Amino acid sequence: MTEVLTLEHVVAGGAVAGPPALTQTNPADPDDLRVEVPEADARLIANAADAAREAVGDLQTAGVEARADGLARVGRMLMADADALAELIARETGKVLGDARGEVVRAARIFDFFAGEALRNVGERFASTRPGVMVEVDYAPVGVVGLITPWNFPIAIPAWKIAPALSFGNAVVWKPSEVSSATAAALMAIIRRAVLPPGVVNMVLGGGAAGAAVIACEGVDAISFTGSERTGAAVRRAALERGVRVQAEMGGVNGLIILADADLDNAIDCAINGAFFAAGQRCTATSRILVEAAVADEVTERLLQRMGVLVMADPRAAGAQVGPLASLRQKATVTAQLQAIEATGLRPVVGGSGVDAPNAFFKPTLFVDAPLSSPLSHEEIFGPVAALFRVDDFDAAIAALNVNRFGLSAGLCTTSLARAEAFKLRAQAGMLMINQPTAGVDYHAPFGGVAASSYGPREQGRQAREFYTSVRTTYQLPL
Ligand code: UN1
Repeated sequence: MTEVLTLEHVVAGGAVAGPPALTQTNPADPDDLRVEVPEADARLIANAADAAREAVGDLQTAGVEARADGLARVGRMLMADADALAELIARETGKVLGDARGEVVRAARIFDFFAGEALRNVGERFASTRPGVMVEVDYAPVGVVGLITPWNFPIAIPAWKIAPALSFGNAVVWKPSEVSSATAAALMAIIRRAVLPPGVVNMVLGGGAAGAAVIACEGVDAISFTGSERTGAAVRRAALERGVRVQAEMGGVNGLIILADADLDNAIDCAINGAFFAAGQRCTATSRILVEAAVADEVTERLLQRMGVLVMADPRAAGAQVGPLASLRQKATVTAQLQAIEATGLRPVVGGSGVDAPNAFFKPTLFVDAPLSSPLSHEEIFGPVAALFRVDDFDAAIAALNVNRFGLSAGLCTTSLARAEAFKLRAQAGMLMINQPTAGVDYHAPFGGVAASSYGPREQGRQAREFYTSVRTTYQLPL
């Protein structure tokens, strides 16, 4: 029997019901779970922003230790509930259970890290050029922050926005993706139990219209967004028009270079992990494998062999490595993208289509020796799709790597220290992965890209403070 979850918004610490407007089903098995999601309107979002405004004051009154305690409690509760949350993520978004559990633990650790950051938000004080005057620099909350989060990391990305927002004294209006709203509601329930002031996090549900209404809301002082390049551009325009601070984390068509001197066992592991795990639905996924000609045939053969034994299965099945795409809609999107590529005359060596069944599975797909000018170099495909390009040497590999407008994550497999150092200087990307998959990042290090991949200050790590605070400079004649 299908389990039905009917979700509600959370405003000022209380649930607010609304008629179901959007539906998400278990992408591996639509008969297992149906999530009914209401759509927030501008009035509800304005109420949420008002509640958040009040909570900013409450957070200030409560002080930094109370904030740190609340965030640490969220971390502990996430850890305690990790199995149940992982199960929900697997059922709602199709993420393989082990990855889902790892993500919940990551989210817990993010809350823990930012609990500590609340106490480490130190400023500085120094003498003015005017004798007797002191200059003080500190980091004040921005106020009410609007967060718009995607479905591919349904708990870690909300964690890495909500935790720093609260840590630095802001309150939140959060619009999670309609594809992962049940997971969002589960995180929200934990936040409510963590005895933070009510209204500190308000969750308004819905699709793109609700997201647009959050950005348009007068009571929202800053916007942090993770999602597609196209939506990110619209978010940026709308936020800049209102004159509010905006941070947008968008896509990438990330390249992994494999040089002839690489440890090929490790290089193949990196390529398989980066391209196909999480069914390719990571902005840091490897879309392009740029292989030095001398080893291109061997790498192709070994990749195809490994792809042949990848276990694509129900995300809750033991041993599953590749689950479905997150939704039937995503399957339709990836299918249409591949049809457009095939219409240019290119054919994948394996894969290329969704599984012919009423679920969202899509076959791991590899193109080999496509021209560098093809859409495979330039268009992000959020699915288990990669293209192998043959390059003459290191210089050609770097040129191919930097060929598109993105610059999120870039990988290099080599045993040459000189090449590794040259790569650091020449690769155009915010995150460089040497003998590592392009995806899979730490929570205490800054995350973000260059060029079309990212806009605004970095997320995560100590750098997160830049977005979530305003620098305040005070000149004072000692009293
Ligand atoms: C990772 O590679 O560990 O949406 C994280 C995304 C990124 C997160 C990637 N913002 O896929």
